[in-house]
Amino acid sequence: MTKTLENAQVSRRTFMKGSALAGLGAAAMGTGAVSLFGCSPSGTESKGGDAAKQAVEETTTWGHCAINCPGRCSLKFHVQDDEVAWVETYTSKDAGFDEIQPRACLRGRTYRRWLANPDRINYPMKRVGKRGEGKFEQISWDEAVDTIASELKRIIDEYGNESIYIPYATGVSSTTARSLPRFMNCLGGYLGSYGDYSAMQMEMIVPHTYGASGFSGSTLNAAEDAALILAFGTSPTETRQGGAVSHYDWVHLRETTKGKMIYIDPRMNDSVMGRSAEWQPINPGTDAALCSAIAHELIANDLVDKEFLDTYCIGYDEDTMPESAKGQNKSYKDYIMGTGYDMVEKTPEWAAPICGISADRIKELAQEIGAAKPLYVVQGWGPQRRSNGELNCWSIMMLPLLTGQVGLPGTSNGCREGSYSISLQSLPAGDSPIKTKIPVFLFTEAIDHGTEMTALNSAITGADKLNQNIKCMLNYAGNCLTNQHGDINYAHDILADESKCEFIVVWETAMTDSAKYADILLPDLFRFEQVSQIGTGGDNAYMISGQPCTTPKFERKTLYDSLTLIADKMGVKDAFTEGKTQEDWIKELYEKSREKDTELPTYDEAMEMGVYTRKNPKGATIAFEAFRADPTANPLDTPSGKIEIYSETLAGIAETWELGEEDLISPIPVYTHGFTETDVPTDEYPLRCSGFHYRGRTHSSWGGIELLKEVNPQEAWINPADAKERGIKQGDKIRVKNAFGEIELLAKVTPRVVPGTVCISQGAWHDADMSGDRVDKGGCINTLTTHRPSPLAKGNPQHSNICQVAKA
Ligand SMILES: Nc1nc2c(c(=O)[nH]1)N[C@H]1C(S)=C(S)[C@@H](COP(=O)(O)OP(=O)(O)OC[C@H]3O[C@@H](n4cnc5c(=O)[nH]c(N)nc54)[C@H](O)[C@@H]3O)O[C@H]1N2
Ligand SMILES: Nc1nc2c(c(=O)[nH]1)N[C@H]1C(S)=C(S)[C@@H](COP(=O)(O)OP(=O)(O)OC[C@H]3O[C@@H](n4cnc5c(=O)[nH]c(N)nc54)[C@H](O)[C@@H]3O)O[C@H]1N2
Ligand SMILES: [Mo]
Repeated sequence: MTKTLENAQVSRRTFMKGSALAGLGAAAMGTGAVSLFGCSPSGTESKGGDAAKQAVEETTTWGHCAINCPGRCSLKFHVQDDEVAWVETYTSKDAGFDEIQPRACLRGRTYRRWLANPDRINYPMKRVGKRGEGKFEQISWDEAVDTIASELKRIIDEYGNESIYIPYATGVSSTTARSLPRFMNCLGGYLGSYGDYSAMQMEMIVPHTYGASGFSGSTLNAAEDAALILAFGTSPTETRQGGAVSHYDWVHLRETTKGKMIYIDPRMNDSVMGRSAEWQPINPGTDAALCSAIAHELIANDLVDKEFLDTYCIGYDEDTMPESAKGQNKSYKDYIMGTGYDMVEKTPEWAAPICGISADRIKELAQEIGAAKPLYVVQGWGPQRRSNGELNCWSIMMLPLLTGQVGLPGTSNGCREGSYSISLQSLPAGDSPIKTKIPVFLFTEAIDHGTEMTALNSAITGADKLNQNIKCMLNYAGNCLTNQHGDINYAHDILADESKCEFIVVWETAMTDSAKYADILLPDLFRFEQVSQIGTGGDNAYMISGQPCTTPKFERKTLYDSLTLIADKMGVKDAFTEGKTQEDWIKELYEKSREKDTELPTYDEAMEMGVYTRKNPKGATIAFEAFRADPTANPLDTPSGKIEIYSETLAGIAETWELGEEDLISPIPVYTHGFTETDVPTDEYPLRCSGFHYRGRTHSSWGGIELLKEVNPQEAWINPADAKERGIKQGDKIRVKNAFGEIELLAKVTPRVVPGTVCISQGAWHDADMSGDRVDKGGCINTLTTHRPSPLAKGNPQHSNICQVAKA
């Protein structure tokens, strides 16, 4: 059912300040000021005993979380005297029990502690210390705008627009979040980027094998019909926490499916719970070895769906190899059976020491997988955020292909679950005359030695090479300059050198590690402090339309308004605004969205409702349903129109690109251990160190909120065997070290992590004396990560690390 205005709740009410109980207490005790149980609500302290009757108006406004967890859930602000008194969310009270409820998680519900944080950025500031030191001085908006306008002009004149870059930043999602590209395009463009830090390796391999539309799998509710659900490196309970995204869908699935669930993860993550959930530990980065050995068993035991492979795929065996590769033992089957590529048979005995799973267990898994119909294979983005990520995630996709479990009810395609979303139009960015783009992870390289970067050595697109190093960065709502980027110590050295990137502007709400590198730091308003809209979804879809919870405080401004001031100074205000306020744009964009999606309520209705929900009319979305039903009528957008298990395009890339040592690009999914320096334990660094996304933060967002830190401490998960060897006990302060740096954090001694691996949540706030020992007391894993990109995607291999651990 669709949520309509009739069942939306009225959003304004008046209540009696103090509770009825407090009033009762005052009457019963015959006194003035009352304090029941020592916890009198503020406002009951009275003069003359009638305070409880004093009427105070409380308004409620809807807003949405804009942080980059796909939840982007509803927030309900209770406001008194233009201040947020408390925050709740859309629940059964608003929706009715059976309806879709985009409830906020605990992080969303703590927003008041961030929005009214004493450390919130309130004024424009200029840097007075060294980059990274965090010393700033308040300035006026006039001075900030003048400085930014004159620096932008100088840099454009001196180095050209190609020297200006907008770093990857995910702190805000809304239909008008991307105002910066539009602003820069009014000034003649900027150096573009492609990809992201989330799933770059998968995004860059999938088009070669499945085509562009293959990135999303079936929705989770499709798995209700599955006999077996295999989940590789995914934890919806942690990474999709909202009330209407995958965590909820996952919980629902656990209750409804008849199938067994097996989670393959180096960590027994928080999603492994409940009926029939089984944890299969695995060494990080070795899924391809496991899947190759399973493939071996499927082939050896005649459990492969050859008809499916012949009809829908190319390159499984010699029968469907493309002309260019025929007769050369280059097929996937040749690789698995030891007659091609490395001439090694991928037996369970071969895989066992690599992935840490016994040969017998691999055989058992293969039997289960071969027999399971339907089979639903899903993976998160953990297996791909690695130095061998492209091949590691691709190999997982082979399991549904080998068994023909694709495009049918109860199946998926081995990628992450898909979602059903409400899609709203975004602020038009305009056109950049500069077509050059860098892979998003390579910005530090492009600052340091951009002019050496080419299409063949760094996957630059739109041009053969960069003409200019990055000289200026405009960073809105991101902590990727350091905290979230690879190798913080390296990033620091590049950013601290003011002769390299000459000018950095940051828009923030908190003094993050990246903000400390700003030359000008601007105070932003949260999206729930302005008009804002977002559409998203999981198994089902929703849209949130929000109004400002209060008037703007201090000297905070919206991004749109601050850019309007700078655009005005630079003579491009009319081009930037087209005479419209941000709200005018939101309204106009929404009307355009409604032209395409006629079921959407009117703008005024949407704003009144706050939360609008919609069930997926199809029930479940099945990946490749149309292709499976009729592959000729509905070809994939791969070169052959089929699923390419052997990709000629990749073979061509492997031949032409300039690759470093161990930069393996392969036309078929094969196992490689990845980079020696990040993936092969040594005597000095004998443990693997694998990252994950933490329930207590989204990346670094909320990482400064003490209340959340208390319940979500920064810990390294370490197996009791590894801890014992090092004399480490639960709760000890430990140091984790490798060639890139050293961090300090607490030990979580637990059998929930495979021996030989420690797991550290990403996103903790970096806290090191950068002119001293650089030991990071905040426990940020990016002090330990590399800035070397993965071979094909040039993506962030931030889960790939080796380390040593010792008691601090
Ligand atoms: N609470 C919370 N939610 C978030 C975020 C957050 O920071 N916090 N971030 C959001 C964003 S932007 C993104 S991109 C997503 C990230 O979502 P994901 O990338 O899916 O999350 P990760 O925690 O990195 O990885 C998922 C699981 O993979 C496991 N894993 C790591 N390496 C391997 C491997 O080689 N093989 C296997 N089989 N498993 C492996 C990890 O232990 C982890 O349990 O989450 C989003 N949601
Ligand atoms: N080692 C390691 N590193 C990783 C990952 C990993 O798995 N391991 N994951 C990577 C992934 S998937 C991603 S997506 C990136 C994410 O990296 P980022 O995009 O940097 O994400 P956050 O750390 O959440 O930073 C968002 C910033 O936005 C700010 N912010 C929040 N709300 C507002 C607002 O309303 N206005 C403004 N101006 N600012 C606001 C927050 O204070 C915060 O500093 O991290 C990547 N880094
Ligand atoms: Mo991400």
